[in-house]
Amino acid sequence: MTEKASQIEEVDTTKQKGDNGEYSADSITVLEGLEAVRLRPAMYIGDTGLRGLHHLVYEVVDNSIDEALAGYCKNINVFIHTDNSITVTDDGRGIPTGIMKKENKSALEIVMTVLHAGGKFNKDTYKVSGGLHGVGVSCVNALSIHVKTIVQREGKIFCQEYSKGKPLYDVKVIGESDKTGTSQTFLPDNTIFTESVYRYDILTARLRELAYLNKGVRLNITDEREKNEKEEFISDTFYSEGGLREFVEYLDANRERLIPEPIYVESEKYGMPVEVSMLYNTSFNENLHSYVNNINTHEGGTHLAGFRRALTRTLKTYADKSGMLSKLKFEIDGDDFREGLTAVISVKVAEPQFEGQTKTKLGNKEVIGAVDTAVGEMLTNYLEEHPKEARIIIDKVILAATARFAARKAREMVQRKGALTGGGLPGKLADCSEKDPGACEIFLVEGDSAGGTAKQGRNRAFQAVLPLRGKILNVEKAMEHKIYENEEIKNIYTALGVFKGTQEDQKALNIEKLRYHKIIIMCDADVDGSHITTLILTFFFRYMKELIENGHIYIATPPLYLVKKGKDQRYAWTEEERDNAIKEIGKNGKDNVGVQRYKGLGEMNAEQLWETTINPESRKLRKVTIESAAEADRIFSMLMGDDVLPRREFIEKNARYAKIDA
Ligand code: 0RA
Repeated sequence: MTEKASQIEEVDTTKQKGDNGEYSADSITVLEGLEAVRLRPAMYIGDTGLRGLHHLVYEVVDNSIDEALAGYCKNINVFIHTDNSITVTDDGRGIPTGIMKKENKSALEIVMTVLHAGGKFNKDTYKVSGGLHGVGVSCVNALSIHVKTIVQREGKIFCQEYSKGKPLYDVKVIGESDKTGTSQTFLPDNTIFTESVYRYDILTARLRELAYLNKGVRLNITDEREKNEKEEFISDTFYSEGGLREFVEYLDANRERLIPEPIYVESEKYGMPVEVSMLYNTSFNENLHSYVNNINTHEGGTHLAGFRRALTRTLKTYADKSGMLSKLKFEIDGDDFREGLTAVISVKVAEPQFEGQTKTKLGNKEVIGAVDTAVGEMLTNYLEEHPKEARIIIDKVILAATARFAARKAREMVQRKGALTGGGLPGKLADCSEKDPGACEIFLVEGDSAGGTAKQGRNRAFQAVLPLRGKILNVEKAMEHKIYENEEIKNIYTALGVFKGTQEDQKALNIEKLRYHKIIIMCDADVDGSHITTLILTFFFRYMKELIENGHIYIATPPLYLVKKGKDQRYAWTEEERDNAIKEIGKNGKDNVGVQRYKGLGEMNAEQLWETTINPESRKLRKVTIESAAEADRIFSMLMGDDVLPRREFIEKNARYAKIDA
């Protein structure tokens, strides 16, 4: 999920190439000051929360990636220091340090202190930093309390430090070196950011993605805040020789493949690099991820349109010729070619135009043809050369078409039933009296008994309760029509008031009809409860992703302990809180301090449930967001798949990130 990003006004930059074709200090032109960045940080980096904090790292790493794309850098290292400052080093040519005539300042100082200065002067290599936020390292500098830049080039080591974007001294030489490269260390300004602690898992996911998108570049990350059993800092290295070929294999690691190897193309059409890789699996999900200049284009755009067009046309032509469709009683739809398809499309565009609500939709029309041609040619050859795989793919398409036909009928049934019973809210729903969806909440509660308690404990003015019986269907493994036959799922759809396929666009959700803007999943705080939460989340992720993307989905967190002595009682959500409560309550002597471990919601009475889990004043909710769609998809397929080992490993590794937001 991406928050609204403001496009930065383009300012004309003057480019000058030196005689040897390389850019020199003179080619960078001064543009504007950094005060604006500190005044309106969100305009430049999207937000000042967790995402913005991590965005600073991406911004700095992107500069090193640009240097790698230009062919000069092989290794990038990221360090998280104990004070949550970050160092990014690379072995590129080093930021130029010569004095620029016009400004009479070092190019390094200009790059670090002037907005856009580092940006556009290397167009030949498709500046990544011209992308979504693409504001350059000077923004990071403006938003940091302290930055230290070290450049090795021309036999010397140069250094400059800054505070809130202002240099503390002129660029100085601090030593000699026969190496080249750039090192940036920054400490984000905690008067600007609401979060200050870096998350290893978030940074790691982005570096992994970058390694697949830029094959041959080695990305290391070291977390100096934590050590493993061998007393070494936690660290990971990401490196991909095969690029997107390996990316789709990674994404589909937990799914059953239909074809043995990814179908892959890397080519350049009309001067535009296009890389596409695809795999078919036995699942029913379409799983497309697209990138422009290493930026994930969540909303798709012209590159995706080109891919879809080529896929549909090429497969349809082949299937028609093969005669396999002759017995089919209904038309094949574009969607049918993409069921069970995992694909990554990556293009590099010199001057990308980003559109859409979150500015993550590529608008450049010329890209449609480039991707269409590249994919069309490659896929035609593949099908000719792999008749066995071609048959398997067409069989899957026919299966998808048949299932779609069944699903449409099942969907229509649900809709018709809803209409017949006059709006037809589920019998189990205890609705609220308020009618403004913006003020309404619904609790999806595990089990009828906890549901009953929640109904008593809630504020019926604005809080609705829908009890769900036991484990809901695992949608990861079920065909679509089965989903609309499932009682619990039908109840969720009708209670929420939204449905798929009622719009002209059969895939879109009529989100404007949503009856509650906060949907809160409330399950027991045990293994079964977590499993049910995951099942419900999987359903939302696969069938109502818009609800997550628009920030409507939350998870309730009931307390784990009640600590009490006489009338004095405290709830605790962690062991630390529990121990503190015991200490506090037990100040006159620890005897008679009782500790109750809550395993289920059912162990609380209505009043306790209200106080700890339902009351907006005192509860702790976790908001569900999607950081990286590709990674989210992989994790859901893994959590809901058949392999136990990767699931256990994931849970053990990530339990500590389960964080409470509000
Ligand atoms: C402009 C020109 C040159 C290198 C770079 C920028 C550069 C920037 C960054 C930022 C992080 N790492 C970087 N590495 C290189 C090339 C100048 C030349 O011709 O040597």
